[in-house]
Amino acid sequence: MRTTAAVALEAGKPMEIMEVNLDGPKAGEVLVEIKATGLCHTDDFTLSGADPEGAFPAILGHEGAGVVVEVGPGVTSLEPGDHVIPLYTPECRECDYCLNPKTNLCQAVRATQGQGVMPDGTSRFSMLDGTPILHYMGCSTFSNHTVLPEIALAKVRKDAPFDKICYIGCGVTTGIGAVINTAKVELGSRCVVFGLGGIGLNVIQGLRMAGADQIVGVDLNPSKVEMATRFGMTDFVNPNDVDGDLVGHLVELTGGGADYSFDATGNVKVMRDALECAHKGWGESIIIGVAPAGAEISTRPFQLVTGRVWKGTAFGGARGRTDVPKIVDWYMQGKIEIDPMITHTLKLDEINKGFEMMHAGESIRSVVVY
Ligand code: NAD
Ligand code: AHE
Ligand code: ZN
Repeated sequence: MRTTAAVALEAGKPMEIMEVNLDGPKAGEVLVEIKATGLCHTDDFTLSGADPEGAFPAILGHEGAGVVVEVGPGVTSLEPGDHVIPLYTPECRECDYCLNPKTNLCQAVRATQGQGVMPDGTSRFSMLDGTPILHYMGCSTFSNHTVLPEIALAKVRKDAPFDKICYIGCGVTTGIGAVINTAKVELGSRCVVFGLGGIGLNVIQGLRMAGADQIVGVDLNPSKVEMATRFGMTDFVNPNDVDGDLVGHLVELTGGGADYSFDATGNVKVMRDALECAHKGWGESIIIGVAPAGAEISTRPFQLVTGRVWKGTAFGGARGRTDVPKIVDWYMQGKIEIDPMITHTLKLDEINKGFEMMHAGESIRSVVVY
């Protein structure tokens, strides 16, 4: 079939909207009509050329929701008409990783996914002249139709709005999951969140759900304060307004250091501050942000010797086929909020404008509706 997609032809250039060829689903695969997709900072990171796995031409996008159109041979858990959320972290329920309760990082298709191809080593997308186009994070939600492995689709209830629940495909689950699954934040905790964007706000929302007493938000952009406060931030710190040492300021503000801190910026200097503002003896710092190729984190080992813990989280530690339908239920039951964070709704041909607004700090989440 033919479908319309925003194609990233090369790093650092705006995407181009074009008709592309899409081959049908092979064994174990599913054809999905994407109804809506969020724009995550990680898409921008890959488009910029900073992603060591970034390869072009590719169809980016990994925060979508849609409807099953056709299933390939052997697919048993989905049928046409099912509503689904694509999973860049799939859940095969069979690999060593899925069978280990300590991780959500299913490895069943990770190698081919990182190369931008389906598990059989080929792409389903191509230009009209036949040139192959790569998949991205196994999802490629910047295409109106896409093909995914069955294990990379969470089946969700049919009454949930696509233009909101697409955000559960990355940002919502990552932020809330970092609190609940990775940090396992306890009632009464004092916490610091660096970066009040599409991920950091969901960390804040997760901290409020977990019953944190203090939620300090740190961002260079003061326009984020209103939204962060609405979601539960109790204190705001703009590093530009701090005289002297930011870490010392945060340690004092939290009465000795954070029980839990979170980096949602992707900046390795911020990651160091996040670790070092954690409480001596027990503070844990969770890295969520994705740093550019070649970037490295550093701190004095003494910071760890004296009891601080550095952790990371991908997709908030969530097992997608199991957890994502539950998070959609939370949204529908009003346990979590999504709508205010979706500040802009765009058409596909406005997608580059969406990334410009992200760069300018004008949006929280932009969502493209097909
Ligand atoms: P975003 O652009 O919406 O938000 C980033 C925020 O960080 C902005 O508010 C910005 O003002 C702030 N910021 C930037 N530099 C800062 C600094 N030095 N100090 C304080 N604040 C600063 O991005 P997002 O969509 O929220 O994504 C955040 C990060 O999380 C990105 O690196 C993204 O790639 C990553 N991410 C990781 C996962 C995962 O599974 N680990 C999932 C999604 C996104
Ligand atoms: N490809 C990059 C790393 C990108 C990365 O860390 N991706 C996160 C999800 S970000 C979603 O917005 C992730 O889940 N990583 C785990 C994985 O297996 O990809 C690089 O540095 O090579
Ligand atoms: Zn993302």
